Amino acid sequence: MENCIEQVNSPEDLKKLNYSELLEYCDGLRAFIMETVQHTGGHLASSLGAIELTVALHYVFDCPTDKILWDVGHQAYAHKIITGRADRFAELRANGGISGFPRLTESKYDAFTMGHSSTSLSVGLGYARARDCRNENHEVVSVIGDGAFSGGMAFEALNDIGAAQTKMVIVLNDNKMSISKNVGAMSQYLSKLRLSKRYSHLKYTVKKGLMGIPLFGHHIYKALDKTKDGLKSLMQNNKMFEQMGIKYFGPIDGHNLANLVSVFKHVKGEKGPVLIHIITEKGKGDPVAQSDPSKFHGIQPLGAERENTFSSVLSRFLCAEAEKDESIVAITAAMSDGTGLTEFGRLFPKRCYDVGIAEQHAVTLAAGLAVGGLKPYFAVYSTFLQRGFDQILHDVCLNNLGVTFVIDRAGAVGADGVTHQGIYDLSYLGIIPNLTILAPRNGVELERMLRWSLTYRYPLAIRYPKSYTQDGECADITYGKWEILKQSKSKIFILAVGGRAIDAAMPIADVHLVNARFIKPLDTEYLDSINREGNCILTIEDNALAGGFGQSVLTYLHSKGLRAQVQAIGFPDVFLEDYSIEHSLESADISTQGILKHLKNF
Ligand SMILES: Cc1ncc(C[n+]2csc(CCOP(=O)(O)OP(=O)(O)O)c2C)c(N)n1
Repeated sequence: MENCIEQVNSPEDLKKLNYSELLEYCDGLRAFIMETVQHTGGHLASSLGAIELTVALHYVFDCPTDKILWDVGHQAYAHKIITGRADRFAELRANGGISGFPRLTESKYDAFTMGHSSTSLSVGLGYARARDCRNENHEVVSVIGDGAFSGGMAFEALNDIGAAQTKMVIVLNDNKMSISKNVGAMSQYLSKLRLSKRYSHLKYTVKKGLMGIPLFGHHIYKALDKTKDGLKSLMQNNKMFEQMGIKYFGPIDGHNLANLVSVFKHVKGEKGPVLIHIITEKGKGDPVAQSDPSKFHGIQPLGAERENTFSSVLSRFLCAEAEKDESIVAITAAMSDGTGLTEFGRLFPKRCYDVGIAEQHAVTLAAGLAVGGLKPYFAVYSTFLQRGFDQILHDVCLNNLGVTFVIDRAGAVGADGVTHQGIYDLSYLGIIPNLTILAPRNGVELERMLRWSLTYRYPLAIRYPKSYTQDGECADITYGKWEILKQSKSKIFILAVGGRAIDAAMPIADVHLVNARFIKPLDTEYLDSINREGNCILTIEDNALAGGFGQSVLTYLHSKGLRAQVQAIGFPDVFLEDYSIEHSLESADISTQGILKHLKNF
């Protein structure tokens, strides 16, 4: 198996394999990915489901001249291995290693940097239009999952693609799953297509095309002709896509290499946009992952420690309170497991809305629910809420509505890397009027904040990382007031946001340590009291310095006439290319050593 992985270091190597060697190679890829990912952690189930698809694409298309765009990019492990990164695969998602997603800067075969969902069709159309303008002739293939297909950007791009009528291939990889079971009317429509088997006059064209594929043609023809559905099932006139001007092929067994190669070969001759609907199984080849694909969507490395997660606090709180208060409703954008809404959804299915990968819609839906008299909680990862900025500003905050954003995975996120860092929320939320922003330091404090949110009727954001170290007592929440954790006779005041900053500052003796739990509004009374000659103020946050907490403290103090000395610790103005939370925090001086270093500068 190792040998067969070593044999292929580029798509050219792959093209030299015959049919049975390719099948063997698919098995080898599967075993190699399973073996490696249990040590590195990563997106196992999605990548296992896309093995034949990836092999067929690289067999038929000519990368890097042809462009393959992997939506989200979490399914692209086989692509990485085929395109010369097998020897670095053990360093997946590790510093000095390779990214878990395609990166423009990592390989000439990665046609775009991916990570956030539903971008592949827009980028693909961009590539296609650029090709046309430059009189070039390469192919563009966008591979998108049925989950990512639920995202608004995908719909917007389809609208444009249908009108543009330029040549591009969309492969819709339908496994009925997003991270959890896929939702929505489009997903239901795809299910109907899966069941329908209509015949198309295109049969003959394909059949003829197949026989011309070297090393392969005979097998494909046999494979297709053997089954009753055979070629007939490969294509049909599909109303919705066809009427949008996009030729539809499918549904096709996405684990049947012969079928895939034949259809990809065929569509290379098409002049306009085509959509190939393939059916795959998430986790294919690993019985454990196959039986619970949600759990194996993304896995931790073997031996990873169990953590105290904020999401479990949210889950317990919402489930208990919703029992008493019927106005409480919750929203997730396809992330119910990660954000802690699964149990709530099970107990209150009519009050839990999984909207698909549609953060923008989720925010404005929350606005509608609030104006309609309910109390919505939108649980979302910091990085994905970036999608909903305008909706937060224009729909929730301008109308001053009682929506609570519970923002998970804030701060440095580690292994998912640069595309998923949650270090911008304090900056992009901090500029929005009417929005109150809180950060808890542990589970007890999150529970207090959530309890407080029940009485608060205006826009509210509570941001936290995945986990916290330990619980302890905390003071009650009073609007706009910070919590004093340590007092001393010294003139040093450390204002720390969230558990990570507080944990780093806690061991430092002889300082004032403040839990700056309200990031917006600031505790201006406290700031006024410490803004004196000779005092030194150090702010710490696991957020970008630009537009963050430290900057708003400084802006406030300047407006009052700055007398104290101020320094700020946070992430500098560069993208955070780091796969370890600990290392990210250390490199930004969000550590005891880092704080001591800054204190020496006063
Ligand atoms: C904007 C955005 N929201 C949420 C996510 C988290 N996410 C990553 S993969 C995924 C599900 C994708 O499902 P699908 O496209 O069907 O691919 P599959 O894993 O099933 O192959 C989600 C919700 C994301 N990457 N981007």
